[in-house]
Amino acid sequence: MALTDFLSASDITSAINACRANDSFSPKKFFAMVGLSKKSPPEIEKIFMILDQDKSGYIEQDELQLFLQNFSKGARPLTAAETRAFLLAGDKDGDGKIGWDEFSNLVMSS
Ligand SMILES: [Ca+2]
Repeated sequence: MALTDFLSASDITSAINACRANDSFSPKKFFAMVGLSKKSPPEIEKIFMILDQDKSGYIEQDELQLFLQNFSKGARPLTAAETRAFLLAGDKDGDGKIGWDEFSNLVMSS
């Protein structure tokens, strides 16, 4: 299963290009551009499972840092500031990682 099973390749390219500069990444803007916000909860859950690369049930900081590379292998890693901001935006219970419910809330609000 790949993200391109759910999202259009041209939307992915546009979303990646829009945050090419360091510190220009915004999770909500990216989710909207890539078309994730319009997906159904079951589709968002499958996408979450792809982003949770080690299948721990959470998207941890190291996975957040390499978040863009799930969409495009050549994409840049997020900067430390972007990774922290992404975590803060999603991690409502403060456990330092993003669970499924937190991810879907963040996606739905974008
Ligand atoms: Ca994980």
